Amino acid sequence: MTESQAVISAQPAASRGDTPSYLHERGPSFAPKHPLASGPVSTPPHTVDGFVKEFLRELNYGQGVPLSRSSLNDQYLALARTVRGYLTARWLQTATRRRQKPHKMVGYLSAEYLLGRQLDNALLATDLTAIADEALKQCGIDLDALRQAEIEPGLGNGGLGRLAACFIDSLATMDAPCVGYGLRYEYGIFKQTFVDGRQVEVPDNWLSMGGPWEIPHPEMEVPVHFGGHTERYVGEDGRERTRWISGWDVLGIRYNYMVPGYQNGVVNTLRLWRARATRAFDLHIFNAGDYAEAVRSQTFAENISKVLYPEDSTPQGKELRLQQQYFFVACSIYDFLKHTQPTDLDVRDLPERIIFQLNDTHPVIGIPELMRLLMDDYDLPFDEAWAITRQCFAYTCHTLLPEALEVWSVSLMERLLPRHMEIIYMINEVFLEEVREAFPGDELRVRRMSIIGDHPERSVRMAHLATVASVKVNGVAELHSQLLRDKVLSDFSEMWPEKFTNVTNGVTPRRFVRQSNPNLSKLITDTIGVGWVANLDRLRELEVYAEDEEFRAKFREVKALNKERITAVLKRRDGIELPQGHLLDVMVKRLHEYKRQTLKLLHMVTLYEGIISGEVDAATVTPRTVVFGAKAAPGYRMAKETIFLINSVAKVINNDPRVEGKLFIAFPANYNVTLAERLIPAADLSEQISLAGKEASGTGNMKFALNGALTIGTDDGANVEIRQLVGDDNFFLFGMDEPAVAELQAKGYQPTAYYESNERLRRAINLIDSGHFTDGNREAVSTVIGDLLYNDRFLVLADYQSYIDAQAKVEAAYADQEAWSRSAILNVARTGFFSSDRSMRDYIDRIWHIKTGS
Ligand code: 26W
Repeated sequence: MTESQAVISAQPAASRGDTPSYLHERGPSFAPKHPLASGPVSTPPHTVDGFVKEFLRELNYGQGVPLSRSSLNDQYLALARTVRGYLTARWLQTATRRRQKPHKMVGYLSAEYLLGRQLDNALLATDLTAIADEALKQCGIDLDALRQAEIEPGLGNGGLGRLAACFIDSLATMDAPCVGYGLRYEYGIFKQTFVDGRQVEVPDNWLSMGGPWEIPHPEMEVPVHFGGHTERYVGEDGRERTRWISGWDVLGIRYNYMVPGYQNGVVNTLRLWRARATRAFDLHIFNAGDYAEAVRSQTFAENISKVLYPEDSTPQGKELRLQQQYFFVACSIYDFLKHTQPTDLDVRDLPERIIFQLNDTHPVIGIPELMRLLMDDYDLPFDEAWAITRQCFAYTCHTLLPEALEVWSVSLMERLLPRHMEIIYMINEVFLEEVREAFPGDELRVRRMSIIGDHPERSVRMAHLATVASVKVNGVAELHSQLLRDKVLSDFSEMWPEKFTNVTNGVTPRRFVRQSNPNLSKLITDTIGVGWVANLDRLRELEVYAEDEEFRAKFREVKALNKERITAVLKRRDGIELPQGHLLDVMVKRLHEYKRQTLKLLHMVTLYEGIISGEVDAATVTPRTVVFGAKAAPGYRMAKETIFLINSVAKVINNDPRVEGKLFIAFPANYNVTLAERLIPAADLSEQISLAGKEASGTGNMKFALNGALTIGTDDGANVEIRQLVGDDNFFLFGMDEPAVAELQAKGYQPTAYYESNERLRRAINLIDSGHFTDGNREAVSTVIGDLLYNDRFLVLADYQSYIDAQAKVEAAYADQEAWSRSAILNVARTGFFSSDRSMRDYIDRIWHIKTGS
């Protein structure tokens, strides 16, 4: 080995001010004297008595209270810590085993993890539910009450964040070496409240009652640099090098969370970073005598991990957001290189050690960051660093909306991350040379593909950077991946066809069936055994029972019980009185125009208008309750107006005696993972009605099907695959497909034409427009109505009639309960494919090439 090769310098670079204190941790491992002191402690006994002891110990010594004087929160924290204790030994064992035989691992880089409540999941993973229940009973405590005391960590916006949580669950269950890296936001996704029907956001202070699931390591600080400038200098070997003199620094503090596999003794790690001010920084100002300024600068640094951006799909080029992205990725790569790897690591072997999976473009700044470390800290020349880097990343795209593709202005990049900007230019230069070689004379193509765009301002196209640097690029459902190849990234797929692949999303059956639907789980287990929880393909064995009358009756009983459960939840949580015996029709997802909540609303208004106008005999209408759940991004005007409209329509319909017992709309505020877990198992009908070609995949659609709801949906995202699997007879398809949409848009779409030619549609819109639902105030609905009639970007009016017809088919089908149950059972039996275990298997086989269970 030559000197310039791959040896971590003790003092990595001239650019670094402070030596990370945790480097000492890797010094000679010490030889403990006590026999118990070596190796992980053993798991506490899996008995009721053992559990009681551990629980009381946590309560007394951890919380410092006797049982008799403990609060609900004391009890919850003690229980959480007790269960965490059962996970810890397994966690240490997993880590030790992996250290002894190091293999290539996955670094899953995601700005969001929408975890949901932890307690039940941990109890299930350790098979402690029954023991904990009994142990708490003996202490006079109700486990269910403690479950409800947990505030869910909402560190994500929606689909993308929840997917990351499902994936790390599956990887632990498959014993795959993976660390999830992300941000420990102090405030997660806002809490939604309604004031006079309008959304009002309340901060989500999820840690206010304590964070029993996290293990902070304040001593392990990772330095992260921002701003400043770069300089050239000549190294001892005579080669020119670059150093980055940063303008300001922050420290990354590590918070570990355990990710338990399902009853397999494996516990993986989720590592989230919190920002803290450097001591040097505030000491300097402090000594200068300005105490207030010192504290302010501290706040400035700590702002980085303060709050999750609540925008889902419309990025605003906010500086703090770029700071967040760079912060967590820099911490994660540094942590991987300098903490999980041996000190004598040869960085040329990196591709055999790690694959960083980029969860959308949010962590893409990690690409120039790895380049920077390899070039400036490890002294590799550009070509060598680039060859290594290009093998260490893979990119998942989660969208098709052009406005959701992130770009960062060059001027912001130059100011915040000057060295990275230089490296991006270098990457772009060699990349565009490759393009010119592959397509000589095609300068238009070169411009289209460039990582740097010129309009409306010079900016870095993060999706291009990700695609260029990644081993593989994948979409999240068949249709989505095809559209990525053919439209969004077509130039790239022409150049590198083998780079593009699909991995259809999945959901964890542990949380979204076993935990959330205990009634169905019991029926399944009684029928085909327990194996399905970790092998969801086995649900196929239920198919024959669709023909079994007794089974169908039991299946309906399960649905009825789940409806009772959600009725109780909505009453307690929201004061909503759900009518009984209705078809339960559910649309839950972020509020976005492309998802078309307005279409669902137009359907309800149509049903209502039909009855009150006397056109339709109320006696012939299937009693139906629609449940909406949706948060709007705080700055998304149309989405917020739509929320107001839904609430307005709900208020009038729910109080109109003419439709009593027939139509009802429930819109519980603050839809989140916890509510999803209660709501989805109770649903009869799943609404997946996005405009074809817009929803990348959807994952809610999978959860509903697996819990025995039938889908009414467009040919979009994973709906396509759901329909293929369950069969046309067990799916209500409607609307234009993607080519039809493209054609209509090319032709020039005129929403008013549909309004004028369709009487029911016109009457529904007119009723809203008349102010009927807003106390005569027409102004209050004008934004939504005006948009529908004169803009309608997502072709709501064009798909209206097809949707109404499909809903009529739903009513007819629901009238035959035996046939409906048969279809619902087939939905459960045929959608095992949508387990996130299968998604992970696909990533492992097609992209990561890592070993499991070693
Ligand atoms: C503010 C910037 C921004 C841009 C895009 C924030 C978040 C995004 C995400 C890509 C949006 C998102 O969550 N996409 C969803 O990802 C799910 C998991 O793959 C898919 O199932 C959904 O269809 C897709 O909308």
